[in-house]
Amino acid sequence: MEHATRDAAVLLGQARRVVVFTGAGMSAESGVPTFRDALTGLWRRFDAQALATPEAFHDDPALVWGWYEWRRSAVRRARPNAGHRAVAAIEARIPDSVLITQNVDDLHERAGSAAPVHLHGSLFAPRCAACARPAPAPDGVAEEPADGRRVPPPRCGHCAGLVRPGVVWFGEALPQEALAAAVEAASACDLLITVGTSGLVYPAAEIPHLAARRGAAVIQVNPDETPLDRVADVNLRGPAAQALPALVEAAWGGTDLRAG
Ligand code: BJW
Ligand code: ZN
Repeated sequence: MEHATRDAAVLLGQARRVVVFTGAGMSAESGVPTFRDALTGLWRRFDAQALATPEAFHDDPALVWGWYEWRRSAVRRARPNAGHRAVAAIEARIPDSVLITQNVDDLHERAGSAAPVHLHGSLFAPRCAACARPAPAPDGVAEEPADGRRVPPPRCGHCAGLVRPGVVWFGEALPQEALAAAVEAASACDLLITVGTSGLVYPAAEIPHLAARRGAAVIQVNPDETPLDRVADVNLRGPAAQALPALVEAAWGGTDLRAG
């Protein structure tokens, strides 16, 4: 076993209050591209950072809705990976744990995590852009639109405003309750495990720094270097679907999280 995994397992074995903080790399091995790798195929010539804005939706609602429909379809076809299951196993083992995710997919829930704190909203909770009332998520897999991209968004049943994805775009405030829950959990934990995030997008990226400032140990799981390297006590340089099950097994033995 690698030294880093052993060191991390000691921290996890001693921890009483754990925060797991996840980003797009968590779902990469489920076949969901990371935010910065998201634009493949038909979407290659677009810029994710420009599409994930209120301005882009205002200028071309069908383009932005089409992008999210395409991603929602991909997530529906995806399955949780062994990393998601390892996170659920940590929660089952340590009742005082809180899962904070930046991801807009539902793979943590489908792996058995009861109540992830979604800092950036969800692909499955559209709402009216005008009156903010929740709108039904279109069911089924979106038909491939004629030009491969544009899908006009539905209209709100109350005010006929445009329905928008229930996610947090650049320049928008994070959901107050979720941010407050995340800040509280990060302030009170004794261990934070950050998984698969570039640590570039604020205020979410502040969460591991906050935990470290309050005295928590920090473990990072990421195949690449990130700005969070310097707050991490242990860096597990590997993909989440391998490093997390290995960590859980090293801490407590037993469970085979790889199958399923
Ligand atoms: C693996 C792996 C494997 C790969 N295993 N790992 C302070 C400083 C500078 C700027 C700002 C600041 N404060 C605010 C800002 C502005 C802005 C911001 O942060 N900009 C930066 C880009 C500079 N922030 C905002 O605008 C936020 N709002 C705000 O501040 O509002 C202020 C306000 C207050 C009051 C009223 C009004 C306004 C909002 C940010 C919202 C972010 N939303 C998005 C889109 C969501 C919907 C969608 O998905 O389309 O959230 S952006 C995108 O980034 C998405 C992600 O959740 C988020 C984080 O990305 P993540 O998860 O880290 O993914 P990647 O792709 O970046 O990285 C993947 C990582 O995985 C990599 O490290 C890989 O190595 C790794 N990996 N395979 C493990 N197998
Ligand atoms: Zn409305």
